[in-house]
This record gives sequence, structure tokens and C-alpha cells, in this order.
Amino acid sequence: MIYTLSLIIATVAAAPVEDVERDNAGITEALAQRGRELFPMLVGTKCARFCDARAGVKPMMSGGEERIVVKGPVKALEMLALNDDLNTLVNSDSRCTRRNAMARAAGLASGLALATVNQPGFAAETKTVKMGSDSGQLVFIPDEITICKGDSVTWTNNKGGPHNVVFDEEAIPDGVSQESISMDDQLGDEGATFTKKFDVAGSYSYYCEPHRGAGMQATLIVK
Ligand code: CU1
Repeated sequence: MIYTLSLIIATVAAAPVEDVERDNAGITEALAQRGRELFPMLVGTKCARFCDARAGVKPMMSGGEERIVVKGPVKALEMLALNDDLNTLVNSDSRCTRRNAMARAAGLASGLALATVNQPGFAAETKTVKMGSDSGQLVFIPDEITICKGDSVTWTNNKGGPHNVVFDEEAIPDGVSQESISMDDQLGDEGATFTKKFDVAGSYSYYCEPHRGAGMQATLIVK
């Protein structure tokens, strides 16, 4: 994603000024009518390169110059959504909100449709937790992770198994079924995994049943 945005920024820097000014006028007007803060350079230049949002046709390429990234017309709605996502990225205090806006913006910038980036789970990630340290200690590594709603965690049996993942009924968010997120068996083979998706925000404590007495426990925070 960083690469994609760097590419956009590099593209912005190289844009012919007259293209930008010409296209900025229409887009600036459209955005001003919506009462939104404008992310001016990107919106104007993006449209100068990839589309003419007003006429719905691709602009002529100036000076016979080779363009590296042309994925076809970008629709005005996508442009406005991209602008909103970039403003969210700049203004939001929430890491998860920014993460999701970043993923959407990168998707839109690479030519994906609005319907695609609006799909639930478009920005979702999966984080990995090792069961047992590389030297065989009976611990989860890391023993605390933070994910965003809709993300998943994959636990991998690393060393010292069998291990499992059992959530503490007293230390999970209200309304979450302890059974639905816990394992009812154990992982015996090294490399075996257990994956679960988490949709409810809050703090979750869990432990490894065979090694609970040895202190093999950890925390998952869903934001
Ligand atoms: Cu264990």
C-alpha cells in the first residue's frame, strides 16, 4: 500500500500543471458542493491522468508521453470515495479506521471498483501467534496482540505442544460465545494451526489448557 501511495505521489509530482488546473476546477467544484475538505493535489492530478470525470472519457495524453499506469476511466464516485478515504487517513485518531481507509484508498487508486472496496473484510488482516517459543518455553508469542474488528488470528503450534486456545468465559466481551471462539481439541503436530475471526470489540483473555498451570496465557484486544 505504501508503494501504491508513493507511486501516486510520484505521479502527482510529475503531472503537467495545465492538466491539473483544468481538471481541478470541475472536481473542486463537485467536492465543494458536498461540503467536504478537499485533498486537492491527488484528486486533481489523478483525474487529469486517468479520466475526465465530467465527460466520462479518457483525456488525450499530452505530448506523446508514455504513461506507466493507466487502468481505464475512474468514475466520479470512486474519485469522491478516494478523497473521503484520504481525508479519513489524515484526520482519524483510530488506527483501525485509518488502516481501513488506507486499504480502500490503495484499492481505488489501483483501479478497483467502489463495490469491491466496500465489501466487508476488504481491509481485513490475519495476525499470527506462536504457541511455544522457539526454545520450547510454554508461552504464547506475542502474549498480547491488538487487531481490528473483522480481522482474524492464526495460532500456530510452534514448540512444546500439544497446545490449544481456550478463552476465559469471565474475560471476553458480553454476548460473545466462549465455545464458538475456543478450541475443543488440541494441536499436536508442529506447524498445525487454528484460525478464528473476531467481530466484537473488547478485551479477550485466553489460555492453553494443557499448560495453564505453567502460566501459558495471553490477551487479545479487538478494536
Ligand atoms: Cu500449551
